[in-house]
Amino acid sequence: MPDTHQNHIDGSWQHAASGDTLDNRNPASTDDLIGRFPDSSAGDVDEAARSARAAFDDWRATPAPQRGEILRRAGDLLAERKTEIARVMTREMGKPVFETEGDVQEAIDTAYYAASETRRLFGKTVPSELPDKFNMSVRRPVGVCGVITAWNFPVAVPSWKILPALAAGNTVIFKPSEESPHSGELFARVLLDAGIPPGALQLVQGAGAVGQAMTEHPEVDLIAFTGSSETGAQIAAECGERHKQVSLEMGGKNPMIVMEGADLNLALEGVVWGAFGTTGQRCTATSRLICHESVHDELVGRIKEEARELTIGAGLDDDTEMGPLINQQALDKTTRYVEIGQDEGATLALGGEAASGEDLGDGFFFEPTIFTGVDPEMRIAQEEIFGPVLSVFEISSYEEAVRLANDTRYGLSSSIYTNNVQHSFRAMQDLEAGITYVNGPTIGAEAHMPFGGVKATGNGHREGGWTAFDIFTETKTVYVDYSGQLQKAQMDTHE
Ligand code: UN1
Repeated sequence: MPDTHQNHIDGSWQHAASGDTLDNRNPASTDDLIGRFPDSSAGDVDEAARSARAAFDDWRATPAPQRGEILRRAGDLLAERKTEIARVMTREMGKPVFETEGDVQEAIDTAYYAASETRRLFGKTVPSELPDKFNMSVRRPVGVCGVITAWNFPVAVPSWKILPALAAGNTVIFKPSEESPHSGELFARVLLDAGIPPGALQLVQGAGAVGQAMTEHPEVDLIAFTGSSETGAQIAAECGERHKQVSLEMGGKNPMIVMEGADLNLALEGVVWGAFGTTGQRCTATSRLICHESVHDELVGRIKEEARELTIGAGLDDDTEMGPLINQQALDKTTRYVEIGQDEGATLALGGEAASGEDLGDGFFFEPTIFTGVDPEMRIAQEEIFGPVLSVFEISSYEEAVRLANDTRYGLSSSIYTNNVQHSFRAMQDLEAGITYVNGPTIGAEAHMPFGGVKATGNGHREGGWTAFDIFTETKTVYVDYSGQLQKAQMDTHE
């Protein structure tokens, strides 16, 4: 019998009120049933939200550096449990263990970073325009934060939201993806074991209904979401109606430009990792390669050779370089986009099919796939596939490269390989994206740097680094008038 897991609500581990569960299966081998997880509904969210609200006053009154101590312990515990969590993560979402260890490492780094920020959380002191008056801004927590995350980074991405939220004195309701509930649970256990007060962290497992209920609940003040642009837009609209804060991290169609004179060995390594790492299932994945005509044929030829050699398999096997897609829908979607690309007239240069073989069983494996001769108006040039599919364009100038790179509704990450200092500095300004890499692929954000995107990728916020604290705090402006008389701003200064 597989284990039946529970929510953590109001300080106790409990089943969904309905008793319903969702099966969690291994995408590399679907008869491996990992466990059953609560299929929660609005009633469970209601209990969690009330409890999170009740816990808020004590938690925000705890001196921030004391909150930081707990987060530092959480970092230590994550480090101790890194291998265990990574293996659980690989089993439920497929990416190889070297990647899932990186995922946990990102959370460790975020924990230590958030812990140290609790000794800063700076406000500002600013001169007043009037005598004997003191002006400053201070930060306050927002309240109860609902955190809704995806399965592709089951610990790292929740950590970017939950740890700064807690550091700033908010309480949190965490809904992991229903595709990666076990990693979500282990992350919540680390936080509780480290000493986060039970009411300050509620874990509510389930599908979209949980996110919906959090968005609608009057006691939830803020929603932080990672997922598709469509769902994000819906959440933003619902939060807008209710005057809730909302921070969104959504899709990408991230370009890598390779200019003439670039180091092709470096670009080759970068594009193979950027396009096929995590089986292309990153919002930062390199899904478009924009190649100068002088290097196009050589680079594409070498990518094909390299990608063909990638070892596809279960992420728990030591030699696996590329794991499965997450589920049958992802496999169907990727297959459909290969058909679409062919119908649109692009050339299928590599792959294009579900990968099969003795060792692959019924897992959701897909071959590394490359389309060449892609035109910007094609759907494979515009739409996020979230699979191992690279669309290649050939260009003849820097200007054309930038035009193509920006010709998308998304704007998360971008990259340029060049040894030309003008092109690299111009690209930093010209590329419409939240992140630009020079001589690196589009993936690989560091935990202490702002992360997020423009256009349909985001709504103006940046997680990660110091900017996460702008999401999870409100600024309060304070004026202290010690003149002993009524001083009228704008009037007493301009007589
Ligand atoms: C995501 O795919 O949602 O920069 C996040 C990267 C990772 C994070 C990806 N550190 O590719």
